Amino acid sequence: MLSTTLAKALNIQTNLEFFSSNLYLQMSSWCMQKGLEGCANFFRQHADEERMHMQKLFDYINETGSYAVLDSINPPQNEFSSVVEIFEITYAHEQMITKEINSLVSIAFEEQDFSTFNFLQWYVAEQHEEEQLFKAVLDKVELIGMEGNGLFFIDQEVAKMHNAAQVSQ
Ligand code: OFO
Repeated sequence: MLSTTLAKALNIQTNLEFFSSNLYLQMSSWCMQKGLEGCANFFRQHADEERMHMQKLFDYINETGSYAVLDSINPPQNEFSSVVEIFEITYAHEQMITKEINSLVSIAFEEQDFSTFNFLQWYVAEQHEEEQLFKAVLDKVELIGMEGNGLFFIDQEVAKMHNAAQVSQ
């Protein structure tokens, strides 16, 4: 059974994963509106991944005999000035999630709850991958820039990254 502190913290993280999923789904919608199909698919896939992160936490909480409790989810931002801004937001968002995961890990460690500590290692590794991926996309997007056909090439590059991620799954 989880401590009350840890159960509460894991429930908050579950909610945050829901929020991440909705944020990426919203971004996918924005990209679709702008005719950026590659970016739209990329975010759609990430929305699904975040939902899987949420589900994993939800199941873990219940498996320990604690109670997974859903809460209201803040609406995600839905207006963006450009695709560059979108990728800046995603990178900053993932960095914030990493901090939250790290703080969960340190609570589990302090409480000597090594089962939860072990469970959270999956998220630690996942955050490393996600930060790396979003940083790589952001670097590419900034490098290509918005001049001329920039938007077209950005969309193509992101589509390639999306396809590569699909293959490696
Ligand atoms: Fe994008 O990360 Fe979930 O945990």
